[in-house]
This record gives sequence, C-alpha cells and structure tokens, in this order.
Amino acid sequence: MIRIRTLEQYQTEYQKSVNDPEGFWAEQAESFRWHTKWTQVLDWNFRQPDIKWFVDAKTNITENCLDRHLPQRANQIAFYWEPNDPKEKQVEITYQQLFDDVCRFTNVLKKKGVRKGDRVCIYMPMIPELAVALLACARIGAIHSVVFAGFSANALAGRIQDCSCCMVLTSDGAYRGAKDIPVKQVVDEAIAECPTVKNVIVCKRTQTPVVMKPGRDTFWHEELVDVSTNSPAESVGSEDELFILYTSGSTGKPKGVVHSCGGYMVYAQYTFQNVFQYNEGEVFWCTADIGWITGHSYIVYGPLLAGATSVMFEGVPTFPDCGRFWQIVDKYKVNIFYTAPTAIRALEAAGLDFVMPYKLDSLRVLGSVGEPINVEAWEWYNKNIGKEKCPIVDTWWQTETGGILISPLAGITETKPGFATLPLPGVQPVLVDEKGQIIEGNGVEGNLCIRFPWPSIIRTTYGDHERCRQNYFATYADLYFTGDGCRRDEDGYYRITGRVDDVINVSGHRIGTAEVESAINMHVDVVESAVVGYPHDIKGQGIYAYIICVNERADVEQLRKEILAEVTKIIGPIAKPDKIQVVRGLPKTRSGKIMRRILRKVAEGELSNLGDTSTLLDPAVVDEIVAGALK
Ligand code: 7RM
Repeated sequence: MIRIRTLEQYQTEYQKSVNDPEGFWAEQAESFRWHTKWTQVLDWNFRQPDIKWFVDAKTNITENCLDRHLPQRANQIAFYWEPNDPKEKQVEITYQQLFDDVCRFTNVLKKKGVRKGDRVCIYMPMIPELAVALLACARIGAIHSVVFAGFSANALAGRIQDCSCCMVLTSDGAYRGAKDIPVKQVVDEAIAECPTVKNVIVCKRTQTPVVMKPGRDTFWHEELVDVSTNSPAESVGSEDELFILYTSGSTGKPKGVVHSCGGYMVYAQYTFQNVFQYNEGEVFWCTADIGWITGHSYIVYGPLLAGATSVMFEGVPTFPDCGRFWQIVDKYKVNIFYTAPTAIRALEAAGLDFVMPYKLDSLRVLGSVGEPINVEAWEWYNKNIGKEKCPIVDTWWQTETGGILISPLAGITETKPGFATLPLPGVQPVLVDEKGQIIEGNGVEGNLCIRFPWPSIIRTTYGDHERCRQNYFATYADLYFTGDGCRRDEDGYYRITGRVDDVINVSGHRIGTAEVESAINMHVDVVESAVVGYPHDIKGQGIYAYIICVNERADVEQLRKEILAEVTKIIGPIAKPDKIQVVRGLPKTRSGKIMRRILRKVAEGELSNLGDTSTLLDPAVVDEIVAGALK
C-alpha cells in the first residue's frame, strides 16, 4: 500500500487513481491477506446501484487487523484504554491479547449459535469489550450493528427489528462523566418487542444490579470460562456484508447503511495511513464513540489494519473537568489527535486554564470531523493545542462513505481554515446546480456529488435497496449525492457548507428533522410540529421546534418539559430540542407544504426580510410566529 509523502506524489497518485482506478486500487489491495484473489477489481453502475469491489475475492478483515501483525507486533500495544474516572486504572491491550480476546469471544458467539450472515446488535459503552465484540462478529462473518449507547429503548428496538438481530451484546451499566447509565435496563425494555433476539450477553462494567432472563441472558465473563483461543478466521466474500450502521436521513426512520468487507478494509487502512500520516511507534487518539462511523473506521478498523497504537477513551471531554482531553494527551504522549469541532468549541469556551497545566508537545497532527469547523475554532485549535506547529486535517466524510473522502494529507497538503481542501486519491467530487448540471471551474458553489465509486461506498440500505437508490443515486443521474452543499474556491479547495436537506448536525450528530417531529407529535397535546436547525455557538446547530397544540396550555414550561421527555424516550437525549415555540399555525403553501425557509430564518433570529410569503395560505401566521420568536 502506497504511503504518499509529498505533494507531487499526491498529484501523481491522484492522476493514477482517475486514469486507472482499477490498477490503482489493485495496487493498494496487494498487501492484505486474501484467501482468494479477485477476478475483477471493480464492477459497478450507479443506476441500480450495484457496486462490487474485488469481485469474488475472499478475506477476513480481522485476520488483517490481528493475525497479520502478530509476527512483528504481538507485544505492541493496540489500545490504551482510559476509563471514565481518571482515578481508575488504565488498561493496556497488546495485539496478542486483543487477538486472544477476539478469538475467545468468537468461540462464545459460535457456541450460542451465531453463524455467518447473522445480525448481532451491539449496545455497549466505550470499554475494550466493545472493540472485541465488533471484531469477533467480523471474524465469523456475522454482521454487526452497533447502536450508540445513548439511544433510547425505543430507538434501539427499531434498529434491532429492522435487521432482525439474533443477539444483543451489552453491559450492565455505563459510566459517562458523573452519570451512571442503566444500559441493561434499556436493552430489556427494547427487546420486549424484539422476538428475533434469542440471546443477550452482558458485560459487567458498573456492577449495577441487573435482571437476567433465564435461557436468554448470560454474563460475558461466565461465557468465557474454558473457552479456547483457537479460532481460525472465517473466509468471507469481499462483497459480503461487514456491518450495518443506522443513520438519519431527511425522511422517515433511520436507515441501515450497509458496508461490505473487502472495499471497506482497503479504504479504511489507506485513508488512515495517508490522511494522518501515521508513523511506526506513534500514538493515535480518535475521541469519537464506536457507536458512530468515525469510531468504526478510525478507532477500530483503520488503526488496527495499519498496526497502530491508539487510545480508547470511555468518558467525556468535560469530566472531571474541561482539561480531560489534554490530560489524556499528556498522559499517553498522543501524537495524532482526532476530534469534533463541537468539542473544540466547548473546550475553547472553558478557557485556557484547562489547557495550560498539560504538556501537549507530543502532538504532531490534529484532526477534525463531523461538521463544518468554523474559522475561529480552527484558529484556536491551531494556536492553543497545536502550538502552530501541527497540521490540521479537516476530514469530510459520511456514514455512507465509510472513510474520509476530502481532506488534507497531514503535513503535505497546505491547509486553509474551514476547508477540507482536496479529494483523496480515488475520489472524484463534482458540484452540481439545481438543474443537475455539473458546474465546472473554480470559485463556484453547488451540491456535492461524487461521480465514481471508491472502495468503501455504501452498498445498500438494509432491507430496502430502493431507498438507497432514491436517497443517494436518484437525485442526479449517475452521481452519488452527498446531501451537502459545497464551495470550490479559486485554488480548487473544497469547503463543505452544511446539509442541503432536512438533516441537522447537532454536536456532530446527524439528526433528521422528520424524526424529531414524529417524536414530538407523540405528545398527546401536540397536533403538528416543524423542526429546523439554527446556528448554535457550541453545538454547531441547535434544534428549534415549532409546535401546534390541541388545547392551549397555560403551563408552557411544563409542556416543554414533557416534550423533552417524549423526545428522550422516542430517540434519546441527543435529539432534545433546544427551543420550543408554541404557535397557532405553520407557514404552509396552498399545496400544504411547510415553508421551512421562513422557520429557519426566524430560528436564526432573522425576523425581517423573510422573503416572498405571497404563496402562503395564510400569511398572518408568519407575523404571529415572528412575534413569539424565542431568543
Ligand atoms: C463522519 C461523519 C455526515 C455529515 C456530512 C456533513 C457533516 C462531516 C465534515 C462535515 C463539514 C467536515 N459521518 N460533516 N465531516 N461537514 N466538514 N469535515 O460525521 O454520517 O455522522 O455525518 O456530517 O454534513 O454529510 S455522519
């Protein structure tokens, strides 16, 4: 696999990847262990879509993450695990130990009857067993579906049902900052409605008492008694499914994004090595949760494929205080640090007193992901964390892309605050106007599409291929549509401006406005609601909800509390609206469509210049909304 080292080399590699994509990716794929080689590198069309990489090849991603490294790295640390509470002891896991743990757990899964192709739901906090769980599934060819442990029982149930999981892997509880979360209880509530779940394996973390259902629930440590570490990796097809990860879209329920084994594997390692320019012996830390795609690709698969050493952190950036990230960087001498703009802004707001006590001189590269990074946060990160000597890689990508698509290569690509800069080799971005015409040249803006497949592109949405086609491949013929707006400046650099659909990005979490609306509408007093995003200093975007009630309620504060509880119950605390305005009507066109443009403007605090409202059924509702707008 090529490791790019200069800008000229980047340009040569980029050209190669466009002129001969198959030759280019075959070369990157050479260094992996394949049980059977491919008969064709790529077979694709974006119409159905039908995309296959490394056709007919067989491999196992865990053999490439683990077995392959043992001769040189058995005693090298794979993960430094840092607990939520800094007073608790850290755990160091070598490649050999991780291999043994994964093999043993693989045998537990087999004993429980899990087979290749079965779906296993993983609902766990950030503990080492979580990484083991993903890898053990992958080793037997079972498909993991990780659900972020902050989602509610209702949201978890929906995800388990959608892909008919046969098993749930979970923990008794979770520590998150000062909180103690009853994880197993959430699982119990969820699977009351999930008849496909035959087994639940519970890892003890908090020692919180749990109810164990006989015949269904067992403890992780008890399952491991007398289990062998002998577990050859299953041979799985390159296009066999590796995992499902649910993500929000502009309509309906979250969709199960499906990634397959071969292409995802090649791309995860390629991007990890090239974007972060990881060097032998360095310590990498991605602060994401494994419940999101960033954790899948850049805590678990990318770093392990590359034989890297990384930090896995259980807690939150603000516990026990806002210096925690910097304390951890200092403690493990982290060289490459990858986090989200929302965390940067929150820690910036906390003040430099939390940064000063720690030595950050091990840092060599800084990364950003999840949402547009504003210039101010970029400058603060650069100056106070990177001490103006660490390149910042602003990495743009999505759950659906599997890996980073547009990003500087650390220390190679000249950076510019707010810009994800240039596409990685193999990635062909185009900007498209309203009519679907490709906009050529520089100094232009449009909807961001990709015109050629890269190895870790989404293959389908679980159980509903048509939805995948509709969502990503039908808006513009023969293009993958990202849902993001984007500017290409005079230098050909890309700047992602944010979503152009009804998806909002709150603290780097993707939330569909439709999902929040349907949760709000579950409240008995609500007839209708409309949710929009608005600029928020820390979260990037906040959630603003307009609601219409059946009966006017005098106790608006109480009503708001009930709605927050409803949203927490249906989705989870991350989807709670920041502002709830009770209105008597919503601005609708004669055809009944809500004019969100107006609602967004009001939420932004723009109370005049609302544009053309003449097509509204009842323009008077706008005046009322403006009069009641929340600050
Ligand atoms: C990795 C991840 C995807 C959406 C995407 C964008 C936004 C992500 C950046 C960004 C500007 C970035 N997956 N986004 N990275 N916007 N600059 N560097 O976040 O599926 O959860 O979200 O996030 O809108 O479409 S995700």
